[in-house]
Amino acid sequence: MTSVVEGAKRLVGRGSASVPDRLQALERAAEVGRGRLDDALVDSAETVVRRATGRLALSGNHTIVALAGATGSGKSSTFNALAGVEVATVGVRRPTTSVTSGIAWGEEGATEVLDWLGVQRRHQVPPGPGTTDLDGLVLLDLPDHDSTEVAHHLEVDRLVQLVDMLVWVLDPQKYADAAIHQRYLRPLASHKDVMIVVLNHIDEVAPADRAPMVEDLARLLADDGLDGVPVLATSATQGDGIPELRALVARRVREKKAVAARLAADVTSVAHEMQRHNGVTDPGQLHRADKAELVDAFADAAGVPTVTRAVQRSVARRGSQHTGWLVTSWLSRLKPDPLRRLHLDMGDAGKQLTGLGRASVPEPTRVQRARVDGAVRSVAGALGSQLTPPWSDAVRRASVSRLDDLNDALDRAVVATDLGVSRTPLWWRVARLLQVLFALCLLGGLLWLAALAVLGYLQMPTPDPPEQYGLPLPTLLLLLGLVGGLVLAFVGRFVNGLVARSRARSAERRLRTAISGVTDELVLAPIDTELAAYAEVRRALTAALR
Ligand SMILES: Nc1nc2c(ncn2[C@@H]2O[C@H](COP(=O)(O)OP(=O)(O)OP(=O)(O)O)[C@@H](O)[C@H]2O)c(=O)[nH]1
Ligand SMILES: [Mg+2]
Repeated sequence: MTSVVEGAKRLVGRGSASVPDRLQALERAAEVGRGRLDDALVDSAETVVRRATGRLALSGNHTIVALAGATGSGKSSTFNALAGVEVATVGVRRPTTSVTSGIAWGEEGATEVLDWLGVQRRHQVPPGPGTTDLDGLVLLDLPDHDSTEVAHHLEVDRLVQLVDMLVWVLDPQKYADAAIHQRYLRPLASHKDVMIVVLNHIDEVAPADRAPMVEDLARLLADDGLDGVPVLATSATQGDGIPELRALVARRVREKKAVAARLAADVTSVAHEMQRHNGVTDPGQLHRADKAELVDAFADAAGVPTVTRAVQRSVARRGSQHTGWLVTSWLSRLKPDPLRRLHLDMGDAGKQLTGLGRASVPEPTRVQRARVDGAVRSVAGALGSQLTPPWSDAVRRASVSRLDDLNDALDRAVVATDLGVSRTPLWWRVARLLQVLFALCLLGGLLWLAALAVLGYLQMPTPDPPEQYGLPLPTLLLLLGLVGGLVLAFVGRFVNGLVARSRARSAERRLRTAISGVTDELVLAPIDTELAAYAEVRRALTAALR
């Protein structure tokens, strides 16, 4: 079995599908995962989808690059150095920049981009010689991220999410500060393709210390997961490294890959996080024994054994009414039918008249109910325990979500089941006819003998009755009626026992089929819905990471 972690590693995105396709998949994952996966996670996926959709609707000819960093690191100075004009205020008082400024090179349509970014302070680089290399660039000078002003880092956080590329401007004093590494750089590890790091104020570092310092910074970045990110040493005021930075930015602008790369990184990051929570393992299997125990527990709670016993007694009773000795079978009619007592004798016509009348099978006892709960728990465990906690919880919740309906559903299933007791076999009718004939023989013989006895008592001449097989006919009739009736009753009783048992078994089968339907409806279908949702989220996340 693949572990969640191994599986997740296998499924880390390769970036081969288009960003819109991946976004659509992420949106689907968020939609289906809503209410099942962590809300905050689903929210962030939806935010990525919304933001990316917004960015994709804008001009693809523009590349938005933001200069971010601590106060005094030289963002505004770098902004001016790239612009070639003093547009941003560079100050001594810290922090200086409190409102983001934007400057656009060439390309029409920057207004729309700046509107979307919510940047009000705008400049346009006038077209002229030596500016076309940056055509299409929208450069932002952000406030400091480490400000005492809450509004500043809120603004930084907001724009860091929106821009296509980030240039982190660090300085020799604070480049190792935990604040920027933990809060910004490490969480953006998946975005290294759209990041450049600048070590500014390099003129303030002794020439011999410059290379080791850049190496130290590169090591720290590698620890953040940002290995391979370009690191440039610059001096915004002296101009060192600025042409290199400009060339690097110009190349990225020219390639026009930053928008897609940024959005792809956003999708990868959030989809990967979702996949870690969602898991990639297959759900467990429902074993035959678990399903059988579930049906057994439900059948027990539905009183199937009671009904089955009643079917057996009812069939035996009806049988003996047909095949029994007339004298005693008449007495058995006085006892009520065991099925009638359970209100289960209505037959189809009766059911149509009364709707689904409630049977009087007793409500499940606490022991029966506990057995049902245990069986449901086992099934939910078998299917859900391999999944990550959000999904095993969802499966468990789904498994009991409809159990409030248990008693009614079981009752309906029992009432609606044709127990197959109403059929009257032909041999019952024949036996009944024979019993009537035997009774008539008995009665005829009895009356005849009685008549002879009365005549004898009154000393009147008695005609000799005809003889058959050496016996007087009335005696023969009486014996035939008596013995025939009793033998038929005896044999009938034996055969009826077999019939009743077989009818009871078939009624039990039918009931269990109906009860199995109830377990499907109340337990397995709700679980299936969750497993289908799980599979859908899993599929969508794989597609989002493709
Ligand atoms: N020596 C030297 N000074 C620099 C360099 N870059 C900026 N400065 C100075 O450092 C101070 C701060 O520069 P800013 O560009 O305002 O810094 P910032 O990052 O925009 O600061 P905030 O707007 O407060 O976030 C100014 O006095 C700049 O002149 C540099 O590379 N070398
Ligand atoms: Mg500034």
